[in-house]
Amino acid sequence: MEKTMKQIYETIVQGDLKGIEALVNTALDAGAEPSVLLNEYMITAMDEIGERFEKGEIYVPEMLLSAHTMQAGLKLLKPMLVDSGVEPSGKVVLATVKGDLHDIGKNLVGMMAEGAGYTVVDLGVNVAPDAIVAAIKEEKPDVVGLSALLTTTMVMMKSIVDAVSEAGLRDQVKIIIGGAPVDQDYADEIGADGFGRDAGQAVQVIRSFKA
Ligand code: B1M
Repeated sequence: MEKTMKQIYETIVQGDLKGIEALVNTALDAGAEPSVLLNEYMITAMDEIGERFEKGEIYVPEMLLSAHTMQAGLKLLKPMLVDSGVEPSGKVVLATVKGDLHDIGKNLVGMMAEGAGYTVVDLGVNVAPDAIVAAIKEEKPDVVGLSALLTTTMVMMKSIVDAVSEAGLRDQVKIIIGGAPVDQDYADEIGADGFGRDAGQAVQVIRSFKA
């Protein structure tokens, strides 16, 4: 099974979309723990891709192929990450902020939140502050979750928090942020209610809002 999981890592790094499904199914059939496969092999493969990109060894098209391969693998893991059988415990609106197209981390947060019994409304990527405000009015969520992967787009999180305040809605929702360039200090600085280092922690923080 270790061999198959290493092959999954390599398949994502190589962006071999055709190969991923059979390998993930083989690993799951052999009893692989979905969270181990996800955290120790699939996400680390994306980190490797990021490092290669940074060194100039690969370019955006390769990065995109790896992302598609990762997403195809995640689709197969989703039922296992989501199937908790718990009753709906609240509503979460999720978005990747304006200017940013990275959505794999956000999608994971969505899957984990669904698994914890939340109804998830995913607004997608490149979402502007006024669209978040409109979604709060329409969906009346308990929590808004924002994701950003770029140092150039993390500032959009502050614009969103400010827009929600200006719309007079700030006391109606909790706002959690996440993504590689942000941390708890940044959440405090922009007036967000919480920060999640990874999808699992994000759900713990979302749960803690109720307490
Ligand atoms: Co981009 N990219 N990318 N990219 N990309 C990064 C982020 C980068 C770090 C790569 C690098 O240089 N090492 C770098 C950012 C540098 C910086 O700003 N500091 C970068 C760059 C520069 C760019 C472009 C500018 C490249 C260019 O065009 N020259 C461009 C920007 C496009 C745009 O957004 N406007 C770009 C484009 C792309 C692709 C489209 C090709 C593709 C994304 C496809 C997609 O998402 N559908 C892509 C990819 C794949 C990456 C890397 C390789 C992988 C990202 C990923 O999916 N990781 C990335 C390098 C890296 O991250 N190591 C990189 C796996 C995922 C599970 O992790 O999203 O971090 P992550 O989510 C984590 C946590 O952050 C957290 O939970 C998840 C784990 O459980 N989390 C949350 C995320 N959101 C959360 C929300 C929460 C809580 C936790 O609460 C709501």
